[in-house]
Amino acid sequence: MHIDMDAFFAAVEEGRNPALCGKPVVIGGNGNPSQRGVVSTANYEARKYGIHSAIPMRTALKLCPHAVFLPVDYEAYSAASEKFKSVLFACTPLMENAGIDEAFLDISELPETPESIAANIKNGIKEKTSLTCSIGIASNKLLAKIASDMQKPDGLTIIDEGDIENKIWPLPIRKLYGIGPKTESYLKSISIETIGQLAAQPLDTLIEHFGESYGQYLYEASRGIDDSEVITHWEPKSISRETTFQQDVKNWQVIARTLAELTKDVVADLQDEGYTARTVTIKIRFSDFQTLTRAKTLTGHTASEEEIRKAAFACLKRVELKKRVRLIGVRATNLEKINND
Ligand code: TTP
Ligand code: MG
Repeated sequence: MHIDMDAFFAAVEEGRNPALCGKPVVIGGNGNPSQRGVVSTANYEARKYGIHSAIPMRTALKLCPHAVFLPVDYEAYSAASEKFKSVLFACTPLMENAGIDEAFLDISELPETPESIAANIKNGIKEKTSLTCSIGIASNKLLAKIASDMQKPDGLTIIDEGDIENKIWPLPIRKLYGIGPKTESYLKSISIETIGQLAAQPLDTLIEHFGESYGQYLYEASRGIDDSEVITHWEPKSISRETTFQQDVKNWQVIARTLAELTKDVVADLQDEGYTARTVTIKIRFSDFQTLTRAKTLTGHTASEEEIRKAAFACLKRVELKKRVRLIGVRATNLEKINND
């Protein structure tokens, strides 16, 4: 889940000065639009005049002379940021702080439905800060962040694996995380305007244009593939192994044997580094790059190879192996340091 606050700085200003509501409000620099400085943000009323982040304050003044211009008050925005993040953290500690007004949550193991988690979060934030947010939910961070931006303000957008073609591919390339203005204009110069047009390019072509690593990134990202983890600051550690097969594999025995080997390596690392784990996650990527994960949380912490292997195989059982497998991985998280003294 990705949560992004709506018109954040402007909403905080409106919250403490209700007389601003309904008026166009622009926040930037020292608040004087006839001096140098850029717009930090504008409320939705001001955006109707074409005002947005990063344009000069003077331009904003020309676009909407009757707007209310205010200076940036980081202290107030940081205080509001802490408040809304405490609502998220109470929902799950698996939270990644992604900026002053946004965060990712790993909700994959919570018992409630995504819709009810989202509703609780929206209510909680409303209660604590009187502010609204937009929420995106998907199988990974890349798609969740795109989703949270799709129905602003006060939106909730859920992207399923089957939605990539109809909801993601029509979007302009700029919406893809990792594509900045330079890549955007280069892609446009070779007639690639949408994420779908990018996804239609063969891997070799993208590597030719952008090099091995960025080319591979664009190839996967345009297909909605993203394996990046939610990085929490209180539990930085996970131990994992994965392998890409030389040739895509259909044979269950080969897949199972590889999973057992990877698990053995993960357990060896756990034991070497003095950790026990409680959650085991496996990752499977099929030949068409569809990627899925399955996780199992045990009743207690363990570094036993047998218990961790059993958990990994319980996860494997929950995967329908109809297609050839390209990659398999296993990860131990929810780690605890063994106290040796
Ligand atoms: P955003 O989430 O990008 O924008 P927003 O919250 O104002 O509006 P939206 O409803 O579209 O999410 O950024 C969060 C805050 O970060 C924003 O309120 C002000 C600040 N900011 C800047 O100071 N400069 C910038 O260029 C941007 C993009 C944001
Ligand atoms: Mg925002």
